Amino acid sequence: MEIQSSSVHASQSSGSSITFEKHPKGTQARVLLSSVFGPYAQDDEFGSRSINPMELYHNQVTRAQGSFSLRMFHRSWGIMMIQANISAPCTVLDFPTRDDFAREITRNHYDVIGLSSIIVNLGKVREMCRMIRRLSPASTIVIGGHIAAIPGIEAMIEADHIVKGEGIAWMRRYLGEDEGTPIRHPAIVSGMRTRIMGIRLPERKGATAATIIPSVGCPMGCNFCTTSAFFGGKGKFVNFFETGDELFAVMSQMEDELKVNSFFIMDENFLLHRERAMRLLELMKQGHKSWTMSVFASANAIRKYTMQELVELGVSWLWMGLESPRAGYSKLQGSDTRDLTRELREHGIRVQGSSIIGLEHHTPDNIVAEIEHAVSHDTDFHQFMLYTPVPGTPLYQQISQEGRLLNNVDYADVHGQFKFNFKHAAISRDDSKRFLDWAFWRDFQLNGPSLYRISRTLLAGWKRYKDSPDPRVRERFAREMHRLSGIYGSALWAMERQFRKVDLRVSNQIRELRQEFKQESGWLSRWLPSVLGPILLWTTRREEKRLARGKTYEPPTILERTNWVEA
Ligand code: B12
Ligand code: SF4
Repeated sequence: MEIQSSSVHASQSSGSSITFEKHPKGTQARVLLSSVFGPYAQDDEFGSRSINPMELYHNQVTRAQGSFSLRMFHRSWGIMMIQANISAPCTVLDFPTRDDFAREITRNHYDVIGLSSIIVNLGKVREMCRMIRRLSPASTIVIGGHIAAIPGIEAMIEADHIVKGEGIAWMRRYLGEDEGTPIRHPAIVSGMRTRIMGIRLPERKGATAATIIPSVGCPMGCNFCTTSAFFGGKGKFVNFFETGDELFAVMSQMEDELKVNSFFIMDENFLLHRERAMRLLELMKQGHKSWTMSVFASANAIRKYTMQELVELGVSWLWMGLESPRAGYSKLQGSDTRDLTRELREHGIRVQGSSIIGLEHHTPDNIVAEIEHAVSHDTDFHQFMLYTPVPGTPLYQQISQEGRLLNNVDYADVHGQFKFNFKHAAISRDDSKRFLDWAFWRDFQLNGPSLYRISRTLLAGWKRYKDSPDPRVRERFAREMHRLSGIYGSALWAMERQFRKVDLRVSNQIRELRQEFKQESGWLSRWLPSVLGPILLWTTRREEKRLARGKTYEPPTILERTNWVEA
């Protein structure tokens, strides 16, 4: 391996022909890995945007649902994965404020400071590099994550290494470790500080799913897809756990460590790898594992399984792209997605649909019908995103070559929840936002709060499988029903009343479901809504007032050290 001077150079995560600088201290180097600083849900000079909070649901899924919006935070899993797979003394600093970050790099000496960022947070990375050069000038700055795909990034920030693609192998190589060592999966609790209807849910050990990351990238290579492009594009992806056996071992370990039986599988197209999934199912059956799984999958991948297989695998939440039937994406081929989503829900599988607003064929005349089509799927959750050429993707290259990119758009605004960053053939920039906002509103108006929809899907699954001959399946639905029926019943009680003035039709639907829940629940869960329901109604109304006053939520700052020795 050739040692290079300290000039900035983009590094690929694979390929031995590339010249590569190794850190002189090797595994003795002290490493800090940090996410970008907050607060996030506000407009500021560094690129925070109130419309772009550090929340999954409230950012891009339930943002129009007011106090019924699901609020929660997710850790920065990329840097957690890197930390778990290096033997150097390492600190992960997640969601720091600027002051936290300054304090950490001043109080401790770090040989290497790695910053993880996506494209929208370029302004923050620029500022953090500036802070490092001033407060810790001897540190080597390494930048990783999707930000590395910005063309000309080397000249925009002051960093020593910019890492494109997979970072564990890169960091291991940089520290002189064996990059072929099997991946160690850190124990990750999938979400934190969950909040809905104005209350924060208690965080009991084992109550929140564990995140499992089997791979990064997706071989389908849809032209707009940044995760696929970043890890190699069409036909490529990076597997951390190749086989069902490896995956089973990791999940069993997390089951022990975190006391969980539910898993959030962070793999862009988990079901595409059928052999791995079916082997996992075989092992789950052998080990009598009644696990619950939340997965991402494309429609054509889902179609490779029978409903029975999905239910036996424990799939209880499925995120799928619906796009438009006229867009011609191969992942949808041969699928009537409306039938598919209905069938999934009838089997107790919560569906999160994802639709793109502003595809090339959209016009002001047809887009309303396309949104109505998307909303008619009546999925439990629905994500809407603007069609967005993001640096690094084939779409970006194409739109750029066609001279249609808008040059004056700040990267902080290129996140798909604001306005187009390119010239669309038929829809103006301002209208792109109007249509996007309308899609969220229409989904909420027609289908009601997602909390109502997920309770409906759970009940459908329970009714269908409460007497299933497979004890693992029976146990899974019984567990969820036992844990949630009283809570859902209470939430439905409050929702029904809250919607009476807003939309009587939705309120009546909620009442019907509440009554069905009552019939299926034990005495405690039947009784709970009369006590908890009024409390939830009160907290919901209080939350509505808070939100109207501009209340926002921020993730907590978290600091974790491994292999640590004080300097
Ligand atoms: C969890 C997640 C979030 C969490 C954020 C968690 C956090 N702490 O940052 C939430 C839900 C809040 C979120 C929000 C947003 N997200 Co997001 N998110 C994801 C998601 C689903 C998983 C990320 C993940 O952990 N992947 C698994 C890990 C292992 O992969 P990784 O992070 O890429 O890390 C690897 C490499 O990138 C690299 N690496 C990463 N960091 C570093 C650091 C160093 C030093 C090195 C060397 C290497 C390195 O090594 C890692 C291991 O291989 C991805 C999709 C995906 N499948 O990745 C989208 C994704 C990252 N998000 C994206 C977007 C657009 C957003 C939003 C703008 C959403 C929006 N408006 O719709 C907001 C931005 C919020 C904000 N203010 O910053 C895009 C990024 C696009 C881009 N090109 O920049 C992605 C790729 C989704 C997509 N396909 O569009 N997101
Ligand atoms: S199927 Fe989904 S994850 Fe895969 S490339 Fe297409 S959009 Fe990306």
